[in-house]
Amino acid sequence: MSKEPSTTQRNPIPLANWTEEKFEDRFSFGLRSGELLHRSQSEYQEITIVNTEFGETLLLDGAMMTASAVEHYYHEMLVHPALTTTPCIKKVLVIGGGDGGTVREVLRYPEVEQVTLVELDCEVVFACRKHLRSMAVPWDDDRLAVVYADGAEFVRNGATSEYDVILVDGADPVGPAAVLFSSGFYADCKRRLKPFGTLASQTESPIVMREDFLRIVRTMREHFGRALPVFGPMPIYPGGSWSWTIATDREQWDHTMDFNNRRMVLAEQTCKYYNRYIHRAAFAMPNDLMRELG
Ligand code: SPD
Repeated sequence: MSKEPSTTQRNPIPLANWTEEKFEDRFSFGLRSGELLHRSQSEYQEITIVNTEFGETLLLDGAMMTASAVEHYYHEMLVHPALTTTPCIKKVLVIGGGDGGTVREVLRYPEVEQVTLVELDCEVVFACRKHLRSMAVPWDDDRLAVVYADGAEFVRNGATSEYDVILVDGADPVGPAAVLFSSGFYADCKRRLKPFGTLASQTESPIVMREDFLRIVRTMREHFGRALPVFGPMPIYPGGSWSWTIATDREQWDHTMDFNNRRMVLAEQTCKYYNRYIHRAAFAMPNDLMRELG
């Protein structure tokens, strides 16, 4: 009987064809990759878009931001737990998120009348519009306005009680994005939100960025009656397990059960990941984090 060749010896992959993120000199994560679609240096950062195992993949200064085959895990969990539970969702502000995945999810709801996307770097939007086509972002939707500005300044300077929902889709809390996780920024968001409004932000990995995650949730709680993390997978981010946190002053809100059923049905018809079961389960907190956060 002939012996099968060892599977590990088949098609060895040359290392040159890997796209790798080195995270804080502590971890690295790599994806087999193919064609380089875009590389430029903008005023703010190096922008790279490359084809990988997870489809078109965007990196900013070497950090993986989005990849077309898995971006739905992240964008659906940033948007839908907030939008299915906020009483009114007519006016939505998105800070960051120049790849467009977050606004795509927001625009699924016909009740949303106006979405303002505030992105610092216009070159990120231009590159993503050109190369991340499979993300199918409805950039030409009449309800969407794209503003190229500093998100923290935009929130600091506008009118009080203007937005129903603010979604913060920033990079990691280092360098220029650190301000988007600061106490002052959350105070400004609270002022810009209507009284029953919701702030939702990406809040890093509860495993490999545990201290940042805890600090961010505690900082949100300085300004909002409730700041509740939800958890889910995100295969291209450090640790593979991610968190988003929803903050509101609606004290009586049963966050696991009290969602708008009509919106939930719409989300279930269009999302790949999010549904009512994921919604309920995502609020479940592991014991070690519950001991820290209550
Ligand atoms: N570690 C990377 C965290 C990045 C979070 N935002 C990504 C933007 C996707 N729209």
